[in-house]
Amino acid sequence: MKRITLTLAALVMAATAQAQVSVKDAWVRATVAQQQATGAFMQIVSAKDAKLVEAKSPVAGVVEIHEMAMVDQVMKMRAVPSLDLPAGKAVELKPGGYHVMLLDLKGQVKDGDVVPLTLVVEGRDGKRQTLELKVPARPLNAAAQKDVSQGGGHGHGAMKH
Ligand SMILES: [Cu+2]
Repeated sequence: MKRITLTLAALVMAATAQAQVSVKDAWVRATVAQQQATGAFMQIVSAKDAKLVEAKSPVAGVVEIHEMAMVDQVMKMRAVPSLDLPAGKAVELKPGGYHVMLLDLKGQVKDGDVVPLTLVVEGRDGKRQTLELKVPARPLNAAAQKDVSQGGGHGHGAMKH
């Protein structure tokens, strides 16, 4: 799926000692009032083998790394302890796939808001690198909406934790 990123694209380069990790096209799905949870999506490339081990955001009480999988023909999501970032390979977090799950939202995330998001990436040597992102919020686009509706009972907003 090709996406036009326009000005909403967030390009963040982090180049510290160990793993060199870059994040692009990051966005958070805007929410409606009272919605408890949403997802953050992006493309992550690590120069060296590494894994995403933690995410944090001041807008959410709990942040988890989630994957989506078909279980009995129903798309379900579940928390995973980490997400592998193979060296030089772009790992895409997108609706219907891996995502950073923002739970226990402290307020509505409106279209155009900028959401601070911290990612913690661990290299093979166990050294950790922290990336501080500023991620724009926008509504789910039409193409992604289709992915979610295929999920039947799945919905971020309905998820309890
Ligand atoms: Cu999720």
